[in-house]
Amino acid sequence: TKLLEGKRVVIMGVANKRSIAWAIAQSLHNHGAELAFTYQGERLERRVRELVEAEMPGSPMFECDVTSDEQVRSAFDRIGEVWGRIDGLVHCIAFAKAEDLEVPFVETSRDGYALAQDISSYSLVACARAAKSLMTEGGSILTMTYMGSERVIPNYNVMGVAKAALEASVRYLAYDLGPSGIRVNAISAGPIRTLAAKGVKNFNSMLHIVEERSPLRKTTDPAEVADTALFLISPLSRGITGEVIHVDGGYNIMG
Ligand code: 0WD
Repeated sequence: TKLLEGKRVVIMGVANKRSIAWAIAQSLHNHGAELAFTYQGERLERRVRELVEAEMPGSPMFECDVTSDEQVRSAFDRIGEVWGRIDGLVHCIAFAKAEDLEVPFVETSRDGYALAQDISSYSLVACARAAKSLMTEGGSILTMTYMGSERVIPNYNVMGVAKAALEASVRYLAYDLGPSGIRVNAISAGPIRTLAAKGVKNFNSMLHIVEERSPLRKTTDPAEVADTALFLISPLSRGITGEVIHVDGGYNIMG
């Protein structure tokens, strides 16, 4: 039998076929998981539906803009109605306004700071709370972060601060949910060219630096992230929680 046979996993944050969430969905699907998808607003519905219907037909899809408590509640209520129980949650959501990524960090607006925190960090807390009541046989929650949380990566700015809060949230959630058999972890991925990456200035030079300086001398492939996600969602990682695992060709160890 396959590693995730009989497991039901909710995937949040597919925007297009380049999305890290989509690479993760493919890996989990190949290992037997049943998947449900949430998407942000009608804008993305058609695109996500095309991808899902082409490769994983019949997977349920639900609208969920994570800035809305109401949408988070109703999405997980509906997942509960369809499935009863879930075993995994994959959170691949982040956002900062372009104007807040383009200015020096010291110029970050109050609104821009709050919005980046709301969508990129608080949303994990809200979704973990909603998922908890459906994880009646334990579960695994996974989110995506980046090294800009640990050190200054020029241009990552307000998002780096949001990722620091996200990683701290992973630890506090792991402590709260551990007694329910629910694990919470993050993958810290090296730079990958996606829609979200378009907002980061000099993204190309970030890719080149990783290629030149990382121990593996290559950029991060979404499939590498996806296979680590498979491990973290599966029982193979049953002893791991509150952890941030770097999938970056080893770049983070370099001085
Ligand atoms: O180099 C990279 N691409 C890295 C990304 C390196 C390390 C980490 N990450 C993280 C991102 O910060 C994010 O947390 O991985 C996660 C997934 O990002 P991605 O796959 O790089 O980007 P993308 O395909 O754009 O997916 C992010 C999606 C949004 O896409 P757009 O581009 O339309 O904003 O997050 C979703 C949306 O689908 N999203 C929301 N979903 C629900 N409610 C919301 C929202 N309010 N806002 C954004």
